[in-house]
Amino acid sequence: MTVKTMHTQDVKELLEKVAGFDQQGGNDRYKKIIHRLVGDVYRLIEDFDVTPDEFWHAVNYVNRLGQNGEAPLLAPGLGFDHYLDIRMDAEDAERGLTGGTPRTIEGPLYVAGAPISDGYARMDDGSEDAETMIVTGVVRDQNGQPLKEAVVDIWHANTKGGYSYFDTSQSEYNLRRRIRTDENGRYVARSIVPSGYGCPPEGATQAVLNQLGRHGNRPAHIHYFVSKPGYRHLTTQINLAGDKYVYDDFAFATREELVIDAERVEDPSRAEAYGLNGPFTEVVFNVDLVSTDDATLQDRHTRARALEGEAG
Ligand code: MBD
Ligand code: FE
Repeated sequence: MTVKTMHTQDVKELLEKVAGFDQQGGNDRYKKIIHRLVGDVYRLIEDFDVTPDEFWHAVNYVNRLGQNGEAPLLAPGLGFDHYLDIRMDAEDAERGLTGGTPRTIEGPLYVAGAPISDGYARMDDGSEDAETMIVTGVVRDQNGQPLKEAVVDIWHANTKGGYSYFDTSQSEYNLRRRIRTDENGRYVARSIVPSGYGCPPEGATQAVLNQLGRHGNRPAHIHYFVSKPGYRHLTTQINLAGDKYVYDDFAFATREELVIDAERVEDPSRAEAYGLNGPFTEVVFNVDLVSTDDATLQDRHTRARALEGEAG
C-alpha cells in the first residue's frame, strides 16, 4: 500500500506534542532534536511503507542491542565514530589546528585507570604463549622537538582478539598501560602481538551487518590516547601492516599514516637492548602533538567508559 499521512494536520500535531513543544519545561535543543528525529522515522515508515511487523521487529532489536551492551559497537559499524572524526578534522582545520599525528576512533573498549609508569611498561601478564612485541616511539611537538612526560595510554587485544575487563578470562588491566615519556620523549612498551577483533557472531551488531552483506572484523590494531598539558589530546590507533582487514575495517578507523610495519627482529643485540633473549616483533610509532591553549581540547571527550572516575 502507498498511503500518505505525513502531510496531515493530525501527524503534525502529534509530532509537536511528542516533542513537548506545547510544554514549558524541558530542554529546547532536546525538543528540536527529538522533533526532527521522530519525524524522520515517521517519514521513513511512510516512504518505505514499513509494516507493523517490521516496526515491532525493529523495536525489539533495539531492546536486544541494549541488553547485549552492543550499542557502542554498532555505532562504529555504522560509521558514526568515523563520521564524528571527519567533523572534528574539519573543525580543527577551521581553527588552524593542522598537522600532527591524525586522530582515529576510540572504540568501545577503553578502561580508565590502567597502571602508570615512567618510560617503560610491560603490558602483558605472561599468560599467553605469544610473539613478544615491543612498541616504541617518541612523542614530539610540531617542530619535531621531543616531549617529555607526555602520557601515552595504550590498550590492545590479546591473541584471540579479546580485551581485558570485557573478556573476563583475562587478568585486570592485561594489555592496558599508561607510560610517561622519558627525558627524550620516548616510551617503550613490551607486550604481545595482538590479533584482530571480530564482532560477537551471534550478537546484535553482527545481525545488522549480516543483513548488509558485511563482515564485522577489524585488523590487528593498538589504541592510543596521548596527552600533555598545552597540547591537543590525541585519540588514535595504529594498524599492523599486512593484516587482511587493514583496508577493510568494519569500524572505518584505518588511515594511511596509521598503518605501521611490524618488523621481525632476530638480531640478539637488539633483543638484549630491550632485555629480551629471543626474536621479537618491533613496532615503531612516533606521535606528533599539536599545541593549543584551548583547555577543552587538551582532554579526551567525556563519554561513558569502564571505570572512568573510579580507578586511579
Ligand atoms: C574494537 O577493538 C574496536 O577498536 C572498535 C572500534 C570496535 C570494536 C572492537
Ligand atoms: Fe580495538
